[in-house]
Amino acid sequence: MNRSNHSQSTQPSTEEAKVNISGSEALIRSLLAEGVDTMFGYPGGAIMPVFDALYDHKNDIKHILVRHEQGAVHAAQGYARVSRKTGVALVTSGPGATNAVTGITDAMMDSTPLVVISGQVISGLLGSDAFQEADVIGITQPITKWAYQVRRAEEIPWAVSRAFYIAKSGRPGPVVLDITKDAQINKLDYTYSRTSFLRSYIPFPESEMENIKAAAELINRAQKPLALVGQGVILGNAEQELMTFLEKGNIPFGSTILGLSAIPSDHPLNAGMLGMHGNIAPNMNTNECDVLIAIGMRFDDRVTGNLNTYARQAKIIHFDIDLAEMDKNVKTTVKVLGNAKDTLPLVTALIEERKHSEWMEKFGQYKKTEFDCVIKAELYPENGGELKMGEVVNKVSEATGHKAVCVTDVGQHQMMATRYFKSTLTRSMVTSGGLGTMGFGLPAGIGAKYGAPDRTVCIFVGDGGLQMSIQELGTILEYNIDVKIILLNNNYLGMVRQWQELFFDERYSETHLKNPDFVKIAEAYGIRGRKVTDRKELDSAIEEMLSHEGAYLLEAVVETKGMVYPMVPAGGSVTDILIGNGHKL
Ligand SMILES: Cc1ncc(C[n+]2csc(CCOP(=O)(O)OP(=O)(O)O)c2C)c(N)n1
Repeated sequence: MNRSNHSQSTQPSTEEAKVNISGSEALIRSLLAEGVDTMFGYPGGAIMPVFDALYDHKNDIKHILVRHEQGAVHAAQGYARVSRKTGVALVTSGPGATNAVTGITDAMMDSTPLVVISGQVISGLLGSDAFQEADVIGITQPITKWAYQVRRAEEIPWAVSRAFYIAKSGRPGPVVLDITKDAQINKLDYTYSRTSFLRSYIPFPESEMENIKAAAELINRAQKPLALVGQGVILGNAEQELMTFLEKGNIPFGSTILGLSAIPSDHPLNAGMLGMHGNIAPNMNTNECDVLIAIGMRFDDRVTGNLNTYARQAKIIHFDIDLAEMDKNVKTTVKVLGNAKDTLPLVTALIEERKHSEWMEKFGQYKKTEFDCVIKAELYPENGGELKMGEVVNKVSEATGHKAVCVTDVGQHQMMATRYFKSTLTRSMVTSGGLGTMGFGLPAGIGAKYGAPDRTVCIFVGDGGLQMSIQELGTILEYNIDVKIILLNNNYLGMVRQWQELFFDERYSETHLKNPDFVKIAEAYGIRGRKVTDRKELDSAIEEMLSHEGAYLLEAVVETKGMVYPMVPAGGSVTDILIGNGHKL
C-alpha cells in the first residue's frame, strides 16, 4: 500500500522542564503527554521495565490486560474507531509482537490510528537470535505507516511524539515502536515536544481550486448523480459537511461497509450499503448514474466487482486525502485531494440546489424489489421455521433505538449486521472491512466499550469467529465490561459454507463445527447467558440482555443453511446480482 514518506525533522510545540528518568518512565510520561488514558496489552520479559513503570501510574493510565496480543490490538482498534482517539497496545518481544501482526495489518487496511509498542531484546543482542528476538521492524514495515526501532533511551520522547503524529494525521494508520530493553532501562534527560510537522510528509494536502470548480461543474450538469461514501468522511469528522453537500445537490448515496453510520440510516438520500452483499439500489445505479462522486473511499474490489464493467458510463469525481488512492483502481475524471471536511464545503458553495425526483424514483423501485425478494423473508419470516440471522439483528437494532455501537466479527453474521443494524449516530459500526479478520469482534467490542462507555455496545459474532478470540471473555470477567454479545450460531463456518453451496457443488469441506455449550462457557467466565431457539422467546431474551447490567451472551441458534443475499459473486459486475436460490435479479 502506498503511503507518503516521512522525514526526520520535528518542530517542538510543547515543552516540559528536563528531568533525569528511565526510558520506561519517559515512555509513560510521553504517552500521558499525548493524552493517552487507556491502553491494552500483555506483559513479558522484554517489556517488563515498562510494565514496572506503569505500576506507578495506575491512576493516570488504565491498562487493560487482555488474554492474547491479537486481542490487545483489536481492542485498541475498537477503541480508536468509536472514540476518535489513537489506540495504544503494549506487547512483549518475539511472540508478543508476532501475535500483534494480524491486528496491525487490519488497522493498516482499515486506516485506524494505532501506536503499538513492543519490547525488544537488549540492543547488544540484536541479530543474535536471542531468546524471544524477532525482526519486528522487518515484519511490520509493510503493514504500518511507520515502524521504528528505538535503541537508546534518549530517543523515546522523540519517537513517541512522531508516532502519534504519523498515526493520526492525514490518512490514519498503525505505527510500531519496537523498544529495546536497555532503552527502557537506561536514563535520559526527559523533555517532551509534540510533533506538528515533519519535513516531506504532507498529511493534509491542499486541494486545487481548479479541481473544486471542475467537480462542481460536473455535479451541476448531472441528471443522475450518485455519491459513494467511505470511512474517510468519518475519519475526517466530515459528517455534517457531507450531509450539507448531499442535501443541497439532492444526491443519493451508498456507503461502503466502513462508511456506514456517517449519515443516519433513515436519511431519505441514504440508499444503503455498496458491495458484494450490499443493497441492490446503489449497486445497480452505479452503472446507471452519469456522475459518480466517491468520497473518502478506495474502490475496493468488494465494492467494484469487475472493474472492466464498473461505472463505465459515468464521469467520476474522487475526493480523498491520500494521493496514492487516486486512479489506483478506477480512473477518475476529477480528483479532489484533501480532507473531506475542507473540500466538501468548497464544492458545496459552488453547486446548485437541485431536485432529482425521477432519478430518486429508481432507488425507490430497487428498494422495493429488494424488500420483496430478500428482506421480507429475512426479517419477517412467516412460515415458522428456524431463526434467521437478519431478524435477530433487526430486533436487537430496534430494541436499542438504533443508537448502539454495532461491532461485528467476520462472516455471514457480519454481512447481516452491516445490512440490518441501523444507526442514528456516527461511529456506530465497527467491523473488519479490508482484512476480514475472524476473531476481531469480541476484542474490538471490548475496546469500543472503553472508547464509548456511555453507549450500548452490541457484538455480533459467529460460532467460528467467537472461538478465535474466546479467551477475551477473561478480559470481560476481569474488568466487568458491559458488552452485549450476540452469538448467531449456525454450527457452520457459514460464509465459507455459502460459497461451497454456490460455487463448489455443495461439497461442504471442513465447514461444519461441533460446538461446545457456549452459555456454560460464558457462565464459567461470570457472564450471564441465554440460548434461544424459539422465535417466541427472542423479544424477551433481547429485552433481558439489554436491561441486564453487565456483560451478556445471547446465543441465537439460527438456521444452519441460511444464505446472505443479495450477492454479487466475486469478480462479477455490480449488476450481476443473485437474489436467492441462484436466481439473478
Ligand atoms: C482469520 C480468518 N481465517 C479464515 C477466514 C475465512 N472465513 C471468512 S468467513 C468464515 C466463516 C466464519 O464462520 P462463523 O464465524 O461461524 O460466522 P458465520 O459466517 O457462520 O456467520 C471464514 C472461515 C477469515 N476471514 N479470517
